[in-house]
Amino acid sequence: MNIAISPVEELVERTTDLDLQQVGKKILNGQRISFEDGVLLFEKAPLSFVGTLANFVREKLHGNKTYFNRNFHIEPTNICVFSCKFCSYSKLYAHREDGWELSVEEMVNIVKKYDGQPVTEVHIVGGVHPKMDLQFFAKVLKGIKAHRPDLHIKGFTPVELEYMFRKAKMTAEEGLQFLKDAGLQSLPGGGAEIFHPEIRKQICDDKVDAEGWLHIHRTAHKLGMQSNATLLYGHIEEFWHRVDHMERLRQLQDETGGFNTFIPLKFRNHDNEMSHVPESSVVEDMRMYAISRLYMDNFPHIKAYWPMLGRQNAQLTLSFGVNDIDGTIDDTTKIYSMAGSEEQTPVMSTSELVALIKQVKREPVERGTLYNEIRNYAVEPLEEVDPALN
Ligand code: V47
Ligand code: SF4
Repeated sequence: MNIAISPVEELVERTTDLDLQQVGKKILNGQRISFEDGVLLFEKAPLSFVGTLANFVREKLHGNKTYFNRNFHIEPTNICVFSCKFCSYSKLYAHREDGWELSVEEMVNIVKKYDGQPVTEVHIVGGVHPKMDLQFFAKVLKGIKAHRPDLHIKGFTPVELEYMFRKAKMTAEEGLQFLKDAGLQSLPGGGAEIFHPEIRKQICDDKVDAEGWLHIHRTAHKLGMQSNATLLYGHIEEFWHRVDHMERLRQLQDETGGFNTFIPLKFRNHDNEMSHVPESSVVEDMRMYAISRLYMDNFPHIKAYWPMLGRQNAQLTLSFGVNDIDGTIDDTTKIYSMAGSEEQTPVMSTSELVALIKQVKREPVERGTLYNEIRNYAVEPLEEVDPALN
């Protein structure tokens, strides 16, 4: 008698490379894959192999649910004391005339523009301006909370935080507690780039190192604030540097459980000091997302950030392990348009996001920042929703 096996089991059984087959079996059995397994997948696995397995894991964890939120960004400044080679955004020395610096009032006014609109999150991130210190940002946070207490404030990378805390002569714990008391609720995943010093030295030598980045997230988790993590891929790193980066994050997650989402960020090469480095192919992008899903077994969510990938490629990632597609954004970020993304004015209405997800037969679910479900659009379709919310 034939015992039916699923297509994913069949794929693993039929794989002629026995090393890959072993890794595939671990994943099917819910076992953790090792550092060496991760490198092997990057070096040898075709997209069909990692993609099918990543989709299997994604569906086991989330079924067809695909999360998004309604958010906007505030970028306080693009003036930055650091000089990351991949950055198309910072304008401290060259083109200072293109620089901006917002006042507390201007930032609160951005929030006021959303009065009456059902946005749930503001994401604050920018350059590191020597005059914008801890006290300044505490005023921003308090001003936002005074105007709109229910808006979740996700803000600041360890790059910005380490600089603010150093200048204020505070430890990470003191500084984070101070900002938390002023209204900060969670941390975004930026500033991680590639942790390994061999690469970090070449692309962003002067900003916070891996230990500093991890220390700030560990401390935030200890204080009850959740966070995300990113990895900047597809430039001068080798595959094992990506796995080393993911391994450090996986270990911290084992320790604290405070991470929500892992976000691989595709390097874009427009108008920066690494413009000679070619960008990764779409196939390599999908392999990156799929292997992230397989390696980051203790991260609940894998996110594709559509303003950077482009909406069609972001849609494609939903078949390769991704279960979150970020938010409506509302054209409030300049980081990726300046780095050459095809999304020059990143804005998607809720109905566009829902349609994008439905088109690939997934279930659109609007979430809050911490993944509380706000509305499942498969259960409550758009037509029945108040048109003002679309
Ligand atoms: O840390 C800068 C990256 C990050 C380029 O946590 C570039 O929900 C590609 O982290 N090519 C900031 N990437 C953005 C970020 C983020 C975005 C969306 C959601 C969340 C979240 C976090 O942007 C930086 C850096 O890694 N970046 N320049 C570039 N040329
Ligand atoms: Fe500054 Fe961030 Fe650009 Fe680096 S990536 S130069 S820290 S704005």
